[in-house]
Amino acid sequence: MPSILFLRDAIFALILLPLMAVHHVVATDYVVGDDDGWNTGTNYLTWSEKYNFTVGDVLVFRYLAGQHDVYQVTEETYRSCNSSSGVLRRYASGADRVALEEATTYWFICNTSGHCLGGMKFGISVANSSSQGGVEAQAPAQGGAAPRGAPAWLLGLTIGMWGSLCY
Ligand SMILES: *[C@@H]1O[C@H](CO)[C@@H](O)[C@H](O)[C@H]1NC(C)=O
Ligand SMILES: *[C@@H]1O[C@H](CO)[C@@H](O)[C@H](O)[C@H]1NC(C)=O
Ligand SMILES: *[C@@H]1O[C@H](CO)[C@@H](O)[C@H](O)[C@H]1NC(C)=O
Ligand SMILES: *[C@@H]1O[C@H](CO)[C@@H](O)[C@H](O)[C@H]1NC(C)=O
Ligand SMILES: [Cu+2]
Repeated sequence: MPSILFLRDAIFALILLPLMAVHHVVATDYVVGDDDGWNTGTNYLTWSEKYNFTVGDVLVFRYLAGQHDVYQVTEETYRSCNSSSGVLRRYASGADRVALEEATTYWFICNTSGHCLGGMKFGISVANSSSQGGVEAQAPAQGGAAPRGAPAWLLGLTIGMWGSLCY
């Protein structure tokens, strides 16, 4: 029944839009490498291009402590992989949380011998939270799955409300 389907989508949009706007100011944790974590054999350039990072977000590095580490470095050191200078911060716990506090470009390498040259390195630019305010305020795709990052309870709530309105 088209009219009911239309109603569903309209309700979906009405409920979701304000919540998406709220969601956007909430900090997000990003696990570096997603399920692969921080290791050799993952393309971190590809990973770094998957997301838009905003001030307040957190990078989580997961790896076996002792096998890898995390250095936040200057762009020059990122390019040369020579950590004799240009190291800003070091992490080595295996479950490091790096808060992205500034709207700037962050550069990371692994300092285990050979790993940076092998590709355990990436840079991300972090945007001011206000500068992206409008970007996500778009209607969700037709028939859409939950937008990336929308919490599961939100999807549940939305489906629950469709149910009570449509059936
Ligand atoms: C990141 O931002 C760009 C430019 O605003 C946009 O085209 C792209 O879809 C965004 N990517 C994600 C994953 O949100
Ligand atoms: C790294 O840089 C330092 C200081 O510039 C230099 O002495 C050293 O030879 C460099 N190491 C490598 C492996 O290039
Ligand atoms: C981000 O916002 C702060 C404060 O609102 C401002 O001082 C800074 O210049 C902005 N940075 C960028 C890169 O837009
Ligand atoms: C970082 O790596 C370099 C080159 O492998 C090594 O000489 C240096 O000791 C390492 N730094 C630390 C703190 O382990
Ligand atoms: Cu490593």
